[in-house]
Amino acid sequence: MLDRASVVDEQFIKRVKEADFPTARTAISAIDKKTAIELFDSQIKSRLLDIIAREMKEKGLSFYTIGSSGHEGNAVFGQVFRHTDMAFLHYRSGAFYLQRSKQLQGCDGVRDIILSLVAAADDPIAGGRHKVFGSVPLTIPPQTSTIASHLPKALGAAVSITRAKELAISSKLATDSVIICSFGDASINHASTQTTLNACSWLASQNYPVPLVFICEDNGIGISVLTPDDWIENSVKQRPGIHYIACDGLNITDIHEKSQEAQRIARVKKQPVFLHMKCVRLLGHAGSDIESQYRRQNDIERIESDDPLLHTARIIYEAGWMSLDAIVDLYKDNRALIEAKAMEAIQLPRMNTAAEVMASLIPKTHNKRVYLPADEKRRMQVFGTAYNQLTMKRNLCQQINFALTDLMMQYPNMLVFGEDVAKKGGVYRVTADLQARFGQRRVFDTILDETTILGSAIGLAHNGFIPVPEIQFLAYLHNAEDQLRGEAATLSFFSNGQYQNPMVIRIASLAYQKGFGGHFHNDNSIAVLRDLPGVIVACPSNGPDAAKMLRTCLRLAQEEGRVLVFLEPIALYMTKDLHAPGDNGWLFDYPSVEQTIENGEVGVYGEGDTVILTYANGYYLSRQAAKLLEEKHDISVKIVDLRWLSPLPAEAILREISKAKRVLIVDEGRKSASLSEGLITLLMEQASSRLKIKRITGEDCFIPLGTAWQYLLPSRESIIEAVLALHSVKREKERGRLTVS
Ligand SMILES: Cc1ncc(C[n+]2csc(CCOP(=O)(O)OP(=O)(O)O)c2C)c(N)n1
Ligand SMILES: [Mg+2]
Repeated sequence: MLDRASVVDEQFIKRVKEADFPTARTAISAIDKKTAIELFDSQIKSRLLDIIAREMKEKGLSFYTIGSSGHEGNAVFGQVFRHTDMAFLHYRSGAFYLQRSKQLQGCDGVRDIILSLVAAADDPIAGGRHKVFGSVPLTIPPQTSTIASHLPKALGAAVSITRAKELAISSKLATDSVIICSFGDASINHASTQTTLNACSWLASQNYPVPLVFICEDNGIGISVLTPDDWIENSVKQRPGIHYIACDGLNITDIHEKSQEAQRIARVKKQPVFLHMKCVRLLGHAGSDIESQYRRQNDIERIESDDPLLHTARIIYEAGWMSLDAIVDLYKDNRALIEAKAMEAIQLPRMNTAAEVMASLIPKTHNKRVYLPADEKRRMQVFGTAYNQLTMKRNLCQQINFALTDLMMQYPNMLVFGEDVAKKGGVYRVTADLQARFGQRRVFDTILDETTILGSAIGLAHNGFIPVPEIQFLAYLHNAEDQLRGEAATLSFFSNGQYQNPMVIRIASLAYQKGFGGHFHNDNSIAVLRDLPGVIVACPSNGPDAAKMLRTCLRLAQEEGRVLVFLEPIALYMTKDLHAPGDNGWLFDYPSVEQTIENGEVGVYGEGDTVILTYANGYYLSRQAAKLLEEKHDISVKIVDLRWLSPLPAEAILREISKAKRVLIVDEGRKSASLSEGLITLLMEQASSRLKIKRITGEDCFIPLGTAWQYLLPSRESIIEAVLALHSVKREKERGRLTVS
């Protein structure tokens, strides 16, 4: 079995020499000589990079072999679209990248790609962290290899262009920019593609400007699974509001004509286009893929004979622009050039410490633009009739509403959106009146799709906005987890800290809602948020903390480009009382606008050598328990409200327990994979070994409907019991007394 890369490589030279070209599938359109040769050069370079990548991999000198062979027609998009048109690219976009790099003096596309292939620390986009197509000067944010996950972001970026203009926000993209996203044919079946096409269609059919070009590079197969011939066209063509244009990926003149048409529609009319480029896949899916396991040899050879490079060679030769020898020379000269650059690249250092690798988890570039809180006159105007309430004691829900209002005044680039957040003001009215205060361009309802919500947030953030999307209930975050976990959280890492997608995701969270909802409205697991490197998770237990923490979140997003998750404990939204009905113990003054709680700063209540580490509802219940422990058992406890759940505020925790004899962890999450596991680990590793430690958590169960949830979660009583146990008070004796309270 011959190595297909060598076959394709040798076939090109041999067939060109013999003028043995494949027959054209489509008619030749007008193209000028210079453009055609320039495109051909990019196509050749892309092909040779694929071949040399495999040669290097075989020698253990590089790490990646998924190539662009067969897709080289995409060089045309690199020429037709401006280098400032943000591009979210398919992993077979080598020729696009090379051609676009020619638009900008000083860019060396070949070098960029080789450095990425060998994971050199100097790789200009990922610093050796991944083989990606990405570049800051070329406006190409790097993409992960998760199929189709870049499409929702592209839609967000497209929407951001007009939105920035409407709001006069100083955006990064010019108002006549177009957004491009490319992907494969099998990727069309992915939920992320389908939801983006749907959302795009939904917006476009209401005439909202969406200057977005979807480029489907259809090679007829996804790894080993064939895509039926008409599938792409049939499944896309009927979508309202999206133009469908097909082009022949083996004919650069046809791609040129069709992509100019696509560009015109997107740039001038600001309407979305689906550009369907039919091409072939050469050299299998990746170097490790043995195509003969699932494809007949005849078919492999037939496809290879339709090499797009041979098609371009034919076009150029027949136009009389280059002789056969000149074409062969161009190919050979490029090979020598790329080999020389590869030789240089393999000498370059790679990252060699954990610190170096991790340095890019957080964006490097900080935004110098500092926004200040609004003055009293403006606040009075914007709050309107609610202004008087600012000096009254208010619950958590109202204080988040006030804080969002103040922050929207402070940050003109802040947007609030999600399901039912606008007219209705949110299921719990947290966002009530925001739309009336700031208009429908800054506070808006989205379609019912969390992937679109979080994906658009990323795209908006790429263009200078600070999105504050809402996820209606924590359980629904999981529908869109990939946009947070796979995309937003990794952008800084894979771009060596150069790209950032700041955002504050608000999520109505956790359990304890009395008589409402069951599991889906009372999800008490935050495990999925705790292992996201670089992402900050905040969770306030009361109104003033929420306001002060939200201010810090917005500042970290704006100034440091951070991704933050703000968990709002639903059950405490409306809570008024603490110890007894009517005591109004959980209503507080709204803190003045300059007050903040910084990341890592914990809340401390009371004193004692028994410390309770807790958060949210656990903190509220611990406060109740503390009073009874004091009154009935003469035990005083110190309660630490963790506030910041990830990364754990380790320093503050260790400081607060430094004099403790006993620590009780009260975690309303489940026993397994909950915060308490992290806390116990921290204490075992870093606290005094004499410390007595205990935890109470939720059960490893989902929250049921009705009232039975109370048997699963920590309660005031179980906290008291646990503290008594830590004090070695006989439980049997105490039990009777406890229930009396
Ligand atoms: C979400 C996700 N699932 C599975 C994969 C593994 N995978 C990588 S490429 C690929 C096939 C993609 O086919 P297609 O979209 O046609 O692109 P092509 O490689 O043919 O250009 C699959 C299944 C992935 N990267 N992401
Ligand atoms: Mg494919």
